Amino acid sequence: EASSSTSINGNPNEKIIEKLKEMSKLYLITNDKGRSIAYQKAIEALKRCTHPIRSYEEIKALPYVKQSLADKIWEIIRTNGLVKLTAFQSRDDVATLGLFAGVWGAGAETTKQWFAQGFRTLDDLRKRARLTRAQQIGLKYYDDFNARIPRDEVTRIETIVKQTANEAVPGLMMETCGSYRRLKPSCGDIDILITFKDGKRHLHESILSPLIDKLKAIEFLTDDLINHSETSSSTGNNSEQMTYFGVCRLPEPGSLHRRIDLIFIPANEWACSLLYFTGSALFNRSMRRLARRLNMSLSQHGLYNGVGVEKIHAGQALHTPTEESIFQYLNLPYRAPEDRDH
Ligand code: DCP
Ligand code: MG
Ligand code: MN
Repeated sequence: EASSSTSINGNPNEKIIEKLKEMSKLYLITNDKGRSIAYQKAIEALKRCTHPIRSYEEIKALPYVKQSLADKIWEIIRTNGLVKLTAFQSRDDVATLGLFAGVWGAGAETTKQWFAQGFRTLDDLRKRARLTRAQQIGLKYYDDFNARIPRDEVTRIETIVKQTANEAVPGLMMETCGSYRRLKPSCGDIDILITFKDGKRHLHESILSPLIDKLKAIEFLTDDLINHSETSSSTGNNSEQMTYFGVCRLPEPGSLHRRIDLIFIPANEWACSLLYFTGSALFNRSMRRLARRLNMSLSQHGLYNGVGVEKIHAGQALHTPTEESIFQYLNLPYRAPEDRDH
């Protein structure tokens, strides 16, 4: 019998959620995305549940929770533990893979290889691993990148980018998306979406460069991770998105190096990009799935109607001036960014 299941932050199923979070993280580390997502969905279902779960029937009533996961939740309730989690945590590769997963630019395949090559510490990687340039920077700022960014620091970073952009390239419109726009108290990185206020003006490499150069000149940007323009033909939409992934730091002494993404998009893709880069990733998945059920296709570039089986974006692009309009096409009530964790 769960007696004191209410925790400080008020969620009556916090103990279960904590264990499921750990499982989801470990499945991601061991490259089992499917299971990781299944656990994330169960976590979101539990977060929305306002009473403490006490019976197996209540677990089965949760959306998206399949049999095997329901059994695990029941095990946590009955025993306060989870054998599978304990087994996971005692595997000698898991802790190392988790450590390596903290290197920016290293996916699950890479971390697996590093382990197979006999590397066990970050120092092993520094001295002996073959690293991409991005991974070298990921290692250099390992601690900084793995520290959460307080919300008010994101606000200050955003202010610098906006001011500098206005000086370097007049007429830009900017919005900080990601976890910041979902009103999280802290963020993993800073995601800034950028376009021209005047929708007729076209993006070009020559627009991005002066802004990046200026941000470097004031020593705000310290390192580049990825800098590329994608004049994407795969979308069949003449999309001309440009992304810059880099590292920034506030001028105050003691400031940490932070991960920053600048994403330049054409004005007609604004709402769909805003929706995509606001996330969460889990929310995006369910929006895309819903669109497909309605014979539409949703991406960061647009919403398309009458999609054939063969070509992903073969359909007709719908006019999406606002995020609200996207929800309307999908027959959904509008959801504010802070309600988009699932
Ligand atoms: N995104 C997505 N699918 C992915 C990665 C990202 O749909 N595999 C979208 C949703 C995310 C947004 O891009 O919210 C920004 O990506 P981030 O990785 O920066 O995620 P968040 O900003 O949501 O969280 P964090 O605080 O960790 O940065
Ligand atoms: Mg982010
Ligand atoms: Mn990001």
